[in-house]
Amino acid sequence: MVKRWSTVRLTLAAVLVWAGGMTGCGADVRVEGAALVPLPASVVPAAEGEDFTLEPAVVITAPGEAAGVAEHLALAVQEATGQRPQAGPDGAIRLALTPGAGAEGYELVVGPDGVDLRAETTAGLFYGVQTLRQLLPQARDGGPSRMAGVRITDRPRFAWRGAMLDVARHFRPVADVKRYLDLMAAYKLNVLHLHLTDDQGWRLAIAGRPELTRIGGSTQVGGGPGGFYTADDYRELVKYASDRFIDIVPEIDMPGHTNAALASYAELNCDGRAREPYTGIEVGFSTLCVGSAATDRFVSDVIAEVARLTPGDYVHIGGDEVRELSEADYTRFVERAQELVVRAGKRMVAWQEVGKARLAPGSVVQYWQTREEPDDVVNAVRQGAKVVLSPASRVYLDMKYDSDSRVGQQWAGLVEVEDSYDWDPAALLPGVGEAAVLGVEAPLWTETVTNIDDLEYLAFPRLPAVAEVAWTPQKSRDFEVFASRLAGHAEMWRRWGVDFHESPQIPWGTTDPLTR
Ligand code: TNX
Repeated sequence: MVKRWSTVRLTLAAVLVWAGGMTGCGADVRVEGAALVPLPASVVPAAEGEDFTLEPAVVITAPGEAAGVAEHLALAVQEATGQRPQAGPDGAIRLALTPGAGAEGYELVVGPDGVDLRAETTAGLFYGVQTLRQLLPQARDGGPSRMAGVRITDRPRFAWRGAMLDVARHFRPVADVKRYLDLMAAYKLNVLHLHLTDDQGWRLAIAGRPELTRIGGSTQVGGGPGGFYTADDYRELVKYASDRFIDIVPEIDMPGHTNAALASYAELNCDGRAREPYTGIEVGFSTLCVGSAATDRFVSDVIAEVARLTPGDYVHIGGDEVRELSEADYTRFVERAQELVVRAGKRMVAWQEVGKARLAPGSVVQYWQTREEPDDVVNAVRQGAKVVLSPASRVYLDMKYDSDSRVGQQWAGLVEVEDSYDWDPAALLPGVGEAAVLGVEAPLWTETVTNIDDLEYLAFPRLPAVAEVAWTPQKSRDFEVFASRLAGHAEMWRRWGVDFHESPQIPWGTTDPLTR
């Protein structure tokens, strides 16, 4: 029996129109079913009748190196058909590693003879699987279903497609971070920046520094119980992320935002007196004692340990909002921390303020402010640094959507889905063009966020919007057509139990998207 054929065909036709940039042509884009986010670089529907019939007993063929990716696909097929597909030779769904599509690119062809997914790397195959997952017809009654023929050729615009989770203000257990990683992976994001330390909490165990977690990890904003990751927890997260082609970038925020460390070890304070644990949300008041031997030992130990636990290329050292240091002490501290990061075999990432310092080759700055002049960023780019863009008024997922939002802040304004989507990373900052932009990252600060539901509500649908900003060519992006495609994802989010903001900017269709 054929299911949803017209729905899928119509959507793919609409996707083609969108990819060509011909918007407002009157196509009914509010159909349910397959709607691709992020939009691939090229989508060409096959001729009428060139479809694939997906049998629930479908066999998946994949090279040994791609066994992990094939497993992700098998789970997606099982979710769609209700039956677990077999692995074996001569399958109707075939994964292959062949040169041609670029480091993260892939080609996906659906036709009468089956589904062919080719990529140069397992990462490319994984992204192709995420696209295929959005194309699979949901039919759990044990019968075959039909997929429209299509040829998709795709690769990302930017190398760094990130999300940041602040587990310092409110701690999130390993299971919640894994769930966030799953949601990120579905939208082809590849960096999870973990904000592991701040005034209110120290969330990663450091060998030889037990008080950091015993005292520094013991509370959180509002005075709850806090929490922290053991080295094994952290390794588990790194592995889970890596299975989804996501790098974890750990942030140890220094020299400011350090009250939790200053409460744990008295010697880190210039006056030698340990601070009280802090559970408020003011920023800018704390600093390590820059220049002291105790601070240098501490920073050396912590950076070495974090680098040891992290297989990825980057360690983030924070560097933001330091109000209690002279510029000379600030830059001295940053340059020393950078030296330690490089010595540990990593590259430094830090918030934009570090553009004041001398940057090493390969260092990366992260832009976040809205109104201030981006002098520090321009200064960093002049030194050859690349930039990750996190403009607060666009991609801070902790901002409220509107005045009714049940959680969130609004110091950078209200941020609706269109604000998150409708900007060009290459045109945001004068002097910071496409070549200087390493990518885009959506931070989720958690001063007001105490549970996973609120986290999801703030991330959805803005996180998929940012994912498309980072992945899709600028010329193919248009908010109205994005909104229509995005509407088709509500059904998936409901299936996954994801809480989301029912934005009035999205044409959710006739059904209430919050009805489960
Ligand atoms: C600014 S962005 C901060 C964080 C806050 C956030 C709240 C940045 C580098 N610093 O400390 O949590 O605003 O939106």
